[in-house]
Amino acid sequence: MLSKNIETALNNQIRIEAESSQIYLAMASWAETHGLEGVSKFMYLQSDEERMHMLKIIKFLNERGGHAKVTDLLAPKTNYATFKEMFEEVYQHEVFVSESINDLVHISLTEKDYATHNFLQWYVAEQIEEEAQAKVILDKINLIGDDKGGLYLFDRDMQELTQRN
Ligand code: OFO
Repeated sequence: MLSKNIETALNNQIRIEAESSQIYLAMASWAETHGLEGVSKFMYLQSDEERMHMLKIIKFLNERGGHAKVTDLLAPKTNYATFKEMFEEVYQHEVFVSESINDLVHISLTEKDYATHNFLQWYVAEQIEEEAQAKVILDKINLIGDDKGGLYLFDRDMQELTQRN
């Protein structure tokens, strides 16, 4: 059985994952209207992944006797000045999500809720990967700057990344 504290914290994470999904969906749509098909595909996939992260917590919370709440969400930003700005925000957002997962892990330990602690390990591992991936992409785009030829090649790389994932 879950404590109220853990239930509230998991519901908060459900909202964060749902908002992540919306943020990446808005980025996918923006990229699609700005000619970078590979980037757009990649962000659509990221959005799907975040929705999967959200669903996983919903299932866990309900199975443990809590009630997962589906709530309203903050509206995502719909426009970016540059792709660089967009990927900076992806990276910052993943850092923020990692911090929030770490807080959750901390709460589960103080509450001695080892089932939730165990469940969260998947998210800890996932965040290491997502943060690292966002950083690699950001480093690349920082190298390219606004060079059109560079962006074209970068987009092809992103397309390949979506085929590998
Ligand atoms: Fe990339 O955030 Fe979910 O966990």
